[in-house]
Amino acid sequence: MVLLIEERYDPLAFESKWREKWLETGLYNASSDDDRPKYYCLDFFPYPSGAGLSVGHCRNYVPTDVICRYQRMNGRNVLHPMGWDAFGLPAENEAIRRGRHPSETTREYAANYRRQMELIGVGYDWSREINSSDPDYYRWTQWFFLLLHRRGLAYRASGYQWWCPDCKTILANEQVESGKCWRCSETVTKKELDQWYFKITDYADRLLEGLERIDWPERIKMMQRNWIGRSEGATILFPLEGHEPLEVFTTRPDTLFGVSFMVLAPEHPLLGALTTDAQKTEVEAYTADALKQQEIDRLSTEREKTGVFTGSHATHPLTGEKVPIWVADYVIMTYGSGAVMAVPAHDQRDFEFATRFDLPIKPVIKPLEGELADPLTEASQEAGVMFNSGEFDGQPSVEGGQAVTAKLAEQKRGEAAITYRMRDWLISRQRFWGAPIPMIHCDACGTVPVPEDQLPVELPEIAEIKPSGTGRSPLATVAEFVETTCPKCGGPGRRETDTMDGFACSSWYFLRFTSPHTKDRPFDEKEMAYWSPTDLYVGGAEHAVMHLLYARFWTKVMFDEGLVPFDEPFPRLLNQGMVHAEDGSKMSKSKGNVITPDSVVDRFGADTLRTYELFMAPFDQPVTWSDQDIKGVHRFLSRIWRLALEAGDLAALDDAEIDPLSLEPTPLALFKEIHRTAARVTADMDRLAFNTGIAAMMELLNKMYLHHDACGMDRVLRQAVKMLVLLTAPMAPHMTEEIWERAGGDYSIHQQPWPAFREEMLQRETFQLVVQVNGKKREALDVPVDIEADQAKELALSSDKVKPHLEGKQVLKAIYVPGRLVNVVVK
Ligand code: ANZ
Ligand code: ZN
Repeated sequence: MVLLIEERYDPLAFESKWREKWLETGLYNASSDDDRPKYYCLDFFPYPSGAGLSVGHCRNYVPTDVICRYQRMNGRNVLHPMGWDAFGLPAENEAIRRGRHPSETTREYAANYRRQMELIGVGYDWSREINSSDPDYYRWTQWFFLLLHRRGLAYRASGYQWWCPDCKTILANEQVESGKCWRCSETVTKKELDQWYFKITDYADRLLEGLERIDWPERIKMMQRNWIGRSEGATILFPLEGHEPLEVFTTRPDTLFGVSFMVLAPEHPLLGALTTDAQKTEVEAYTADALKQQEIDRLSTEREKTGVFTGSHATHPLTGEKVPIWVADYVIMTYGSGAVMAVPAHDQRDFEFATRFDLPIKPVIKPLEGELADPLTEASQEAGVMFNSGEFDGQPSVEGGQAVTAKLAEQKRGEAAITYRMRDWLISRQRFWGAPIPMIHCDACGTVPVPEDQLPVELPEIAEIKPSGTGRSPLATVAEFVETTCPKCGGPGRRETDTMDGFACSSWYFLRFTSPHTKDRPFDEKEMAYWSPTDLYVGGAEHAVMHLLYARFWTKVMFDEGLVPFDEPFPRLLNQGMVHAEDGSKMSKSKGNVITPDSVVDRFGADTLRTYELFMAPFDQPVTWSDQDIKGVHRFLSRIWRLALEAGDLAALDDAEIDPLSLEPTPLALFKEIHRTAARVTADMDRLAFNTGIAAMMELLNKMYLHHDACGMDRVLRQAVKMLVLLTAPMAPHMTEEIWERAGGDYSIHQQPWPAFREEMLQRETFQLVVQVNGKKREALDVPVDIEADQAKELALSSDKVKPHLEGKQVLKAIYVPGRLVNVVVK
């Protein structure tokens, strides 16, 4: 049968109208003055780049928007804010590349992002839009810096730092990926400079513990655990002649008797003093070369070990033996104490080194199973039982290690220790585009914090923001900025010219969203308490260690300060999957294969883009774009549209008016299908399984069309259409709003209750099976419609009401009449 409705689904005819109305009426603006339970859904703080949004970004924003709409329909008071992580290296580099000022470009790019987000119908509360480069915002980033400083968690120190020769700035450890700058991919080098740090290492154990309490992808938690890298062991002091003892960190104190040499990192502070005159030339040449190497290469297990003897010896703390001290680049300065006791029999790196330089290899641990090879062909790294270890012989590794540590502790030559791979967070940048570090240097008073009432320390207006390459911030050249008075003594002072890492800004923005216009505090306590913590946090997996670790750290500091009543900001985190180009490659500007939401909306409308983004794959799985599939999704929406227009005034239809008992089999089957689909979609929404939910709705729609062929637009079909329109409202907000209005509904469909389903409609269908004995009714049983004949007969014969009538008789046969009865014939 041909449907009579002729109006084609033409989303561009009405989509923008609705977006305007939503904005005008503030439909998505949240207020804490509300009786409903709150739902705070947050997307990762985007850095607005000049390239704009791709359909890949939409895979973050569309699903969270759908969840928010779903939660709103389920009676939640929803907060879904958006703002701009506008400070930082990427923004500054991009501006410089284009010969523009970053304050201009970021504003422009942010406006474009917002336009695109609105275009795809994402319902953000734009009254809360924030920008981390606004003085009103970074004033509080600076305030938090002072808070960390006051709590002894911000300090300045000199050290070797990663230096990106292209970005001309220092980078944090986390920003060096395989020896390359995280932004420009230039190979990094090392430079010694004074820098500011946040003492995130003080929180290492709490950052580990907190992971046990949050609902995050296991992969991200693992990455954070590895990044923190907690190792238990001991520090051991090896006496040196004429110097303080040499400290090493080891995870294997049980191997102490197997030490045959020591190794220092090339950066080790004692190296110069321990190098004898005879070895000086060789050691210096080696060190100079090692400092140019990448840490990643130095730690590589494949690389041939190199090193040089210093000419000095240390004393073994228990045996008193002399142990030669070497320098080698496989020991790094940033871990433990930058020196190791080498046990070649039980550590593979030490084994390779000893083999190369012909140093003694002394086994001291017997494996629990099997025997040690003699001679060893590789290190035997497993735990076992100590031997060749004096009084400790026969002790198992763990207990033996503890006994060795205890003995050393008695002699003040060691103690149990825990070491972390994580370093303190290096936060100073010698760049213009960041929040100035609010400190003042005074010759008389030292480094003095800027008083809170003098915040913000504003960035000056300058034309030249390019880094100078000297390792100093361009701010250092601006006299009006630098020259100030010391807040302590009133004498002349110089402002700190370094700015903060952009990740400082994103470490607290989720709190600012709760009261973005608060003037005298970073956030209003009542608003924060009402909305926080976030209920759902969604973004890309690439932030596993930087932002997601830093924000957890800041939150713990705020908790300790009594500013917030929780210490984990994001109890539930999800990562969306990437969208690849149709040929499976990564979308990138350089390849010219980026698909923008603009082009897709132009062709199909926003609702099709949205529905396709949800349907393309499970939410957290990577996927390749398919033009074919998006057309299929468009057809799906068109078919809903056509049925909905034919159904007419849907809005007032009440599901409760339908009595399933009065329905003929065909409408009843559809009626049940509606409720089953509603139940299914509800469960899928709760698990963010949008793709299977949509598949269920597609199936329902097919059945609705079949029903239309059979029965026309009857009452049950109209009810089905209403249900489907409500179920699809979160993913196709424009189309459903348009339908809703035409169907006589009140503005807005997005404030309607989520469709309820009738539990009793979900049950597997049953019928009453009558059991007769010799034609007389003895029992009626509820059984599934698809029951087999044998099963039906067995049930009939085993019924307690039937059994008495069979007693002492012979059952001749049982006859099953499908869907009705079993007749048992007895004699
Ligand atoms: C002696 C020993 C014997 C070690 C043995 C291991 C096995 P994780 O587990 O990663 O924490 N080490 C210590 N500081 C180092 C540094 N700065 N650079 C390179 N290596 C360093 O690693 C701890 C082990 O790595 C330590 O335990 C030390 O070698 C080495 F059978 O000490 B071990
Ligand atoms: Zn002073």
